[in-house]
Amino acid sequence: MSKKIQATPPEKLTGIELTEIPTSAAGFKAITSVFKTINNEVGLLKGIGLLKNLNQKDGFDCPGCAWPDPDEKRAFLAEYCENGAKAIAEEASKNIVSPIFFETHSIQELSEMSDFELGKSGRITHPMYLAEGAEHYQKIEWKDAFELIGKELNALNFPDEAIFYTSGRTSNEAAFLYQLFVREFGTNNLPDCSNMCHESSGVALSETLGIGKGSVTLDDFNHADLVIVIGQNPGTNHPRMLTALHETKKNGGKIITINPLPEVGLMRYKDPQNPLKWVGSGESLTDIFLQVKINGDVALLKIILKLMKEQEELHPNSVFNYSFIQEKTAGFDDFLNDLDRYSIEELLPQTGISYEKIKEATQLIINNEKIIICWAMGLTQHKNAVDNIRELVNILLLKGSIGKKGAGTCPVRGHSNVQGDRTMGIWERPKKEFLDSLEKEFGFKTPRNHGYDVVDAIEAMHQKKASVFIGMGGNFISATPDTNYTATALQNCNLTVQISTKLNRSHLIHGKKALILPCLGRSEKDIQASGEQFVSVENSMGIVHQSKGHLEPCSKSLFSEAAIVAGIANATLKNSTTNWTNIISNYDFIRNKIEATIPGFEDYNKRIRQESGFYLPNNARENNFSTTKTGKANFSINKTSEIDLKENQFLMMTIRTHDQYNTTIYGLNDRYRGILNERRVIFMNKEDMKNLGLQKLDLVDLTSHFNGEERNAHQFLVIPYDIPKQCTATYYPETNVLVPFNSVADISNTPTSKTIIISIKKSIKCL
Ligand SMILES: Nc1nc2c(c(=O)[nH]1)N[C@H]1C(S)=C(S)[C@@H](COP(=O)(O)OP(=O)(O)OC[C@H]3O[C@@H](n4cnc5c(=O)[nH]c(N)nc54)[C@H](O)[C@@H]3O)O[C@H]1N2
Ligand SMILES: Nc1nc2c(c(=O)[nH]1)N[C@H]1C(S)=C(S)[C@@H](COP(=O)(O)OP(=O)(O)OC[C@H]3O[C@@H](n4cnc5c(=O)[nH]c(N)nc54)[C@H](O)[C@@H]3O)O[C@H]1N2
Ligand SMILES: [Mo]
Repeated sequence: MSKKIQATPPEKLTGIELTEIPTSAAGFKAITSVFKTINNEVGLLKGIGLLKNLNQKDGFDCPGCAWPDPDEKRAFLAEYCENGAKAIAEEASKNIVSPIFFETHSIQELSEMSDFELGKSGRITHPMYLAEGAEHYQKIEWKDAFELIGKELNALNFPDEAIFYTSGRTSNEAAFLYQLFVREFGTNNLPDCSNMCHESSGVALSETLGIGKGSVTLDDFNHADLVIVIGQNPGTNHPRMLTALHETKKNGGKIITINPLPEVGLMRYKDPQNPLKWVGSGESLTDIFLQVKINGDVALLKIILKLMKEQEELHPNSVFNYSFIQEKTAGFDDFLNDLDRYSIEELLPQTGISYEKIKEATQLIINNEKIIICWAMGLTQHKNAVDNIRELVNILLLKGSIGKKGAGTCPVRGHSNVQGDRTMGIWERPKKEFLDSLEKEFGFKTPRNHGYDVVDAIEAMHQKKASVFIGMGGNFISATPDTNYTATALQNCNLTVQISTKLNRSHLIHGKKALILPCLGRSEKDIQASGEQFVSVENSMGIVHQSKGHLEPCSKSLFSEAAIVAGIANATLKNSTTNWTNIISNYDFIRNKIEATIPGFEDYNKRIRQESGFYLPNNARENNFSTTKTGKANFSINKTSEIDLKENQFLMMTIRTHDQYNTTIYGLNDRYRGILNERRVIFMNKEDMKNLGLQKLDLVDLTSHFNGEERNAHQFLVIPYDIPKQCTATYYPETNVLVPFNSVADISNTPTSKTIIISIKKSIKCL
């Protein structure tokens, strides 16, 4: 009997080293880190060529994050950041995972590798097939792979028995084709990484402002009086955003940061592209830091709102923007009345912050007119995540701080084209108008019932209601919650297919049969029948622009994502209304179809050839809220956290290190938090450690508690850290095994990856 394949990363320690926490982010260290990574992974010459093209107007879009590029000036040495450079180095890796690699390593052996080791194995070069009961993947021809998929899909009783996942790197062109194929096949089962990411933002913003996207542009940061950064760590995850924050400061604006951790990147900053600024201690960014307890945000925001109301009552017309409120909003009176149900005394302990500090921050909000609020996963992955975001909107509405220069909402997106994929129809709950438009243009009947999102897809596979899984990018097993439960779900499938660039754990946790279909990366040339192609993407601020790779592909056997979709469609759909071979021969043909079905893409093929691309329409930016149910911007009534911790229980948030891209582990360091060469750590408050009798670097096991169920993860080193009491932090994906699949946010169904109730015990195993 073979050993059980491990779905979770191995519980092995790698040899921790602790260092001083740096006092500022970016600067020289970031530059040296770029060149070190590029040199190790790609080779210096090819690497510098790559950096030159990154985020330039005729180059390729950085796969690192969705932060926009400046419309006009683009910096010398390219618009890149340390972590963007790591992302492309990872893709342009010298190492390859060839058929021989799979011959040498069985699935069992590969599953014993860490995620870091798996990723570092390199780029996958050929389509690979794992036959039922086999222990090794073997090479398969593209044609045979497509036929196998077609056969399995057509053997299902209902199209809804197949699941089509998407990660957020897929280009507009490939995403449009993918959803088109899936809907012609007959299902809306299009879960995506967004379900685990900014779904809560999309839900809250659509309801309150009539658009699920943010309203600000990059230029707004030059004009803002105040930027609030809440639940986000841009120093690591969106480093180019620090430049925008720096601009706000230079123009006299202020910054409030709300986070359980004093993240270095938000505190002080050295411009990595200005060597004169590399010496010294850098420039300060945050003016007021509110060190909130995990999930204490609604309580904190309610205190701020109550203080605003109090000031307004004392000095009428000094705080609220009544003309905006009267003309543009609905629900103001109910919202104000609801605030009276809470007392500051009752709210304060939930925040962990002093009343004085909150008053100081409120005064900044009161005194300023143009406010931008930025947020990310620190707000979206809680039970009351939608409430978190709606409460932010309440602040902006009171101040009339939306739909004008220097003000508005800024949900900072993760994957570089996650927003574009949604625009292209990658969504399990498509709008009627979208489906009507597809039907009109393509002449097939679209499925009308909603499909599975990520959590529903896991359950459906677990209950054997779905048996084919296709992943367009991403790493489903490691990105999703409840690793062991999800592993069983995937293993229940007849066929799992992963369209990937690099090896990851989702290739090892598979259905009865499995396929790996290797695709071109962003930085590589894409040649189709009519010649070289480019693709397009949409960034976090709704700008659609080109992306064109210049490198020779790492293998001649790679297909583009669009060509893979066409191959699957040709092998699956009989009498399709689309000529799939023709449509991928020239991506202009795909863009023509996008233009014909999706609003905002008029003259797509012409405008995408403009240097900086084009902005999509955005009603909130234009101060028009007619797209909400009331036809106005809606105030909302929101819940504070309902979590009740028992004695010796803690809240755990799962966060990213400075050396990872989601489940891709670039390295084992978290430089900005003083951790080198280890990922199995738990950050704890010193007093909590004392109460549990724990010392620095003690080895502990973690148990999560949910609805009477327990889940376990072993071998974590305790790190005393500046974090509020009863709050802890660990790295994702190592602790995903502790996140219950059915612990989700209300309405958005996003896993609550930032609020896991855990207990901590000294490990019985020794170091
Ligand atoms: N280099 C790099 N870049 C990335 C990624 C990556 O992995 N690596 N991932 C990309 C993706 S897909 C995404 S979605 C983004 C993620 O970007 P972030 O959201 O910045 O990523 P996280 O590490 O999850 O950090 C969450 C932050 O929220 C704080 N936080 C946690 N809980 C709470 C809370 O209850 N309240 C408040 N106020 N704060 C809280 C944490 O302390 C942390 O600073 O980054 C994108 N960019
Ligand atoms: N506990 C916990 N869980 C989380 C989160 C958290 O904060 N805590 N964050 C959630 C969030 S915000 C997100 S977005 C998800 C991320 O979930 P995913 O998007 O599913 O995961 P990634 O790690 O980004 O996917 C990496 C894989 O994508 C493939 N890949 C890379 N580039 C390309 C490409 O160009 N094309 C194709 N086809 N494949 C490519 C590579 O094979 C690589 O191994 O994870 C979520 N899970
Ligand atoms: Mo994300």
